[in-house]
Amino acid sequence: MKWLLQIMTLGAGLLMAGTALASSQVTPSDITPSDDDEPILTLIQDRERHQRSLRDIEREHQLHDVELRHFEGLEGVFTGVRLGAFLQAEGLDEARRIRFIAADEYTIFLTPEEIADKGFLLVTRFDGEPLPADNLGPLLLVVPDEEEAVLAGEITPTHWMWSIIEMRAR
Ligand SMILES: Nc1nc2c(c(=O)[nH]1)N[C@H]1C(S)=C(S)[C@@H](COP(=O)(O)O)O[C@H]1N2
Ligand SMILES: [Mo]
Repeated sequence: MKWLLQIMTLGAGLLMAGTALASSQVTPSDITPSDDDEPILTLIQDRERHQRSLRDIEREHQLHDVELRHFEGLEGVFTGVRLGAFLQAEGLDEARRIRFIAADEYTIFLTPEEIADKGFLLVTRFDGEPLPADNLGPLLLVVPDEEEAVLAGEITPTHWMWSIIEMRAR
């Protein structure tokens, strides 16, 4: 009977590994894209400015869901678009680096390589609803693959930026 116990232990182990994996798995979303055309994001490239709304972002790109615990306290389903695909479609992916600016003036720089490698999601919703400005909105960046390491304190999440209002290519 010892083999039976071993198989059961192995099975439980695999199940737990599977669950841990599933917790940060990014899957296509069936949320209906927003109709809200109020400008929430400014894109700047070569002195040209463009405004984008929730509608622009959600209508033009495949939405994805990921279940996450965010270190700022939100735990649930985050929905958004792939940052790499978004920047590519907007023609901002050929820059040497892209600067992101938040409503609180926090800023980060990312290269297209970092964006491609890390699998950033540009989040537009939490548990199906747009994110308000006083709770990480209108847009935030998450890296689903880093969830565990961030929560464990192994990674400092400097690029998990919230309240994004502007992106500049340079
Ligand atoms: N908009 C915005 N996003 C931000 C920050 C910030 O100040 N503003 N701080 C960053 C940094 S430096 C870290 S380590 C993490 C966590 O920030 P906290 O420790 O202030 O919560 O969020 C990142 N995202
Ligand atoms: Mo930080």
